[in-house]
Amino acid sequence: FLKSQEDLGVVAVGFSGGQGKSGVDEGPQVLIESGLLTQLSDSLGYKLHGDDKVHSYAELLPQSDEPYRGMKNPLAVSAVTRRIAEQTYEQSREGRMTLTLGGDHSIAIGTVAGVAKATRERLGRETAVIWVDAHADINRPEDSDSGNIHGMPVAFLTGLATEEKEEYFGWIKDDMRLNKRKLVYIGLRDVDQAEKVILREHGIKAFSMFDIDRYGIGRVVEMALAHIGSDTPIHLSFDVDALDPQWAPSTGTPVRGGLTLREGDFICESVHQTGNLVAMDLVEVNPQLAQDQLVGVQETIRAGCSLVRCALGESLL
Ligand code: EXY
Ligand code: MN
Ligand code: MN
Ligand code: MN
Repeated sequence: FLKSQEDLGVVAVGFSGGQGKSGVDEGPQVLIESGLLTQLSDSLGYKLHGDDKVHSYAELLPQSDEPYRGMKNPLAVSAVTRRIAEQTYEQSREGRMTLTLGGDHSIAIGTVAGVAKATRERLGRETAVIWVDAHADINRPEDSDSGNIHGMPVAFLTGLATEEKEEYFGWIKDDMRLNKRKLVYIGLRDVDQAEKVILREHGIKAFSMFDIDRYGIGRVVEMALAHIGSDTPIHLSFDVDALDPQWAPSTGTPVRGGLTLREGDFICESVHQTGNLVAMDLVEVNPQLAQDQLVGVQETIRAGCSLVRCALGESLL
C-alpha cells in the first residue's frame, strides 16, 4: 500500500495536554537524541522526510481552556490534533510510511484521522488500526472519570463520541474516521466499566493480557490480523504502557502484568511482515517518570526504539 518501502515521513509531537503529567512532551526529543532516527536511516536504510525537530505547537495553545463536556484542555487538544492530522495526511498522501513519536495518546486522534483520510483518497480503502495498550482509550467524554482526553481518542475516531463545534473536535469528518470493525486491541488490562460496555455492545475485537496468557502472543497476533483481514492497510498505534513496567516504567499510567519487551517486539515484527503497515505511533514515553530514575528512563527509551525498529523491519531475515 506504500509508494516506496524506503521513504519514511516523521512527525514528532511534543504534546502532553491529553493528560495531567508533564514530561511526556519530552518523549520524542529523548527518543531522537538516543539515536532512533539515525538508526532508521543508517541501519534500516530509510530516507527520512518530515520533522527533524519536535513541535511544541505553542502557537496553537489557547489563553484559557475551560473544561467542556468534562474534557480537560479541550481546545488545546482539539487544535493540536487537528494540526497533527494535517501533518500525517501530508506524509501519508505521498505514499510514505508515517511514523509519529509522541506525546500522550490523545495525539492519535490526529495521526489516525490524517492517515485514514489519505488512505481513502489515495487507495480508496479504509485503514485498520491495531491499538496496543494497557487501556482501551475509548471513553466518551461523559463516561470518563478523569476528563483526560488520552483516555478518549478511540471514541472520537470511531464516531462513538461526536461533537458539532469545530473547535471541540467537530473538525473530525467522516473521511477521517475509523471503522470499528477495522479496530483491534492487544494488551488490555485496565479498562473502565463504561468502556467494557462499549466494547461489548459494539462487538469491538479486543485481546487482553488474559488472552495472551491463554493463547500465547503468536496466536493472538494471528487472530488479530485475521480479524482485520489480510488485504487492508494497517495503522499500528503503540502505547508504551502496553509493556510491563519492568520494561517501560517511564510512562504516565503504568499497569503491572503487561507485555514483555519481546512480546511487544513480536507484535511489531508480525505487523511489519504483513507488508501492509502504513503508519505507526509510539506514544506515552515520559522521561520524567520512573521509580529508579536513570535506569528506568534508559530502559523505556531503549524499549521504545526497539518497538519502532521492529515495526520498520529490523529484525526479520
Ligand atoms: N481509562 C482511564 C481514563 O480514561 O482516564 C485511563 C486512561 C489512560 C490512557 C492511557 C494512554 O493509554
Ligand atoms: Mn493509550
Ligand atoms: Mn495506555
Ligand atoms: Mn521488510
